[in-house]
This record gives sequence, C-alpha cells and structure tokens, in this order.
Amino acid sequence: MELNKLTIVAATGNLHKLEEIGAITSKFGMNLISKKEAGAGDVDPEETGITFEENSEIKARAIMEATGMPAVADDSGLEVDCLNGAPGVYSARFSALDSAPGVFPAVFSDRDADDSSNNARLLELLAEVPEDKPAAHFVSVVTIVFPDGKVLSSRGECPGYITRTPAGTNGFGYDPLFVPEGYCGRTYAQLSPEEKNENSHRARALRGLEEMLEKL
Ligand code: ITT
Repeated sequence: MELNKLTIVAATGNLHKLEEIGAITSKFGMNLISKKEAGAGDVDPEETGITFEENSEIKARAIMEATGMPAVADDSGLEVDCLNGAPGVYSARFSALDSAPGVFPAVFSDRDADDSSNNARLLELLAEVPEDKPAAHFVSVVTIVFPDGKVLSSRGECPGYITRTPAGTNGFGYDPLFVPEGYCGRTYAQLSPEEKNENSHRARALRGLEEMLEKL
C-alpha cells in the first residue's frame, strides 16, 4: 500500500498522543487527521476491554464506523513489574481505582483521575517497595480498522524503571516518573519530543504497523 496516498483518522481524544502519533506517522508520509477534523470529535466509546489489544480495536472501530474512513487508535499504559503489571490498561484512571492493582475486573470510584493524581498514587504504592529502581515498561498497541473490515494491530514496548523523584516537564501522563533504557537516566519528560519519538513504545508500535501496511 502506498502510504502517502492513505488518509487515516486518529481515534484519540488525547492531544499529546495525537501530536506524537502525527510526528511519527509523518515520517512514513502518512496523512493523519484528527477525529474532530473528520467530524467525529464527540465519538468516545467505552473502553470495556481488559487488554490493550481489545481497547485499541474498540476505539479504532468506533471512529471508522462514524467516519467511513480508515481509523488508527493507540491504547497504551505503564506496567510496573512489582505491582503485577499495574497501572496497565487502567493507566488513565489509576487513582480512581478502588480494587487492588493488577486484579481484574477492576472496580472504580467516581473520584476524578488526572496525570498528577495518577503519578501520586503510583509513588504511594511504590513507597512500600524495597527495590531502588522498580522495573517497568510502557506498552502501546496501535490498531488500524479499514472500512472493508480489515484490522491490523501492532504492539510496541519500551523497557525502563520508575524513579521516585519526578523530573522533567515535557510530555504527559507518567513521563516524569519513567526512565527509559538507553537515555543516561533521564526520564521521558526530560527528553525532547524528537528523542522520545525515536524509540518510545508508541514509535515502536507504529513502526510495526508501517511494516504491515507496506506489505499490503
Ligand atoms: P484515548 O483513549 O482517547 O486515546 P487516553 O489518554 O484515555 O486517550 P488510554 O486509554 O490509552 O488513552 O490511556 C493511556 C494512559 O496511559 C495515558 O492517559 C497516560 O496516563 C498513560 N500513558 C500512555 N502513553 C504514555 C506516554 O507516552 N507517556 C506518559 N504516559 C502515558
């Protein structure tokens, strides 16, 4: 498939993700438009899956159905080994979680959750953990759903650890707490957008998707 002839709708309401996905896919020559530009700004399906793969497809399919155009979604999150993989698929709502981290199905309170409360909750849980640098990885699963029903999905992971001292102001979410391998101890939030987009979980997943699209 010729990627420079492909227009895809980004099935995300997260503007940071939209920026990162756009910066990475523009390197492949792909034309990405936002769901708002495609007239589906208010389509926001419930993420009922318990895997990144399920939620990624739910989001892409809802936008494809609303617009009639190919749609790409990213479902992503941070998995911390000593917390049984939490926050995981519940990364965006972690501080509203009432059930034990890593236990399914999750139970949520109606408390609001945002980046700052999610980061605070993660540090609170890690205060009980003796490891100096708890191992963690970010996961991104990107899925394209085409109007003819074809579905392509690719997973990218970025290994690293969690620092107990937040650092940096770039990016979003858990970026100030996550130290990726290979960047001299800097957090994601201390990397420039270009550095983060070189090898992030999202970049790895999108590179996998690019390879699949080229083979079509
Ligand atoms: P959409 O579903 O509309 O795409 P969302 O932010 O709700 O937006 P997710 O359900 O995939 O997306 O949740 C992803 C959460 O994982 C996100 O809100 C952050 O807390 C965290 N996360 C994912 N990628 C991240 C990154 O690159 N840096 C920091 N945190 C990230």
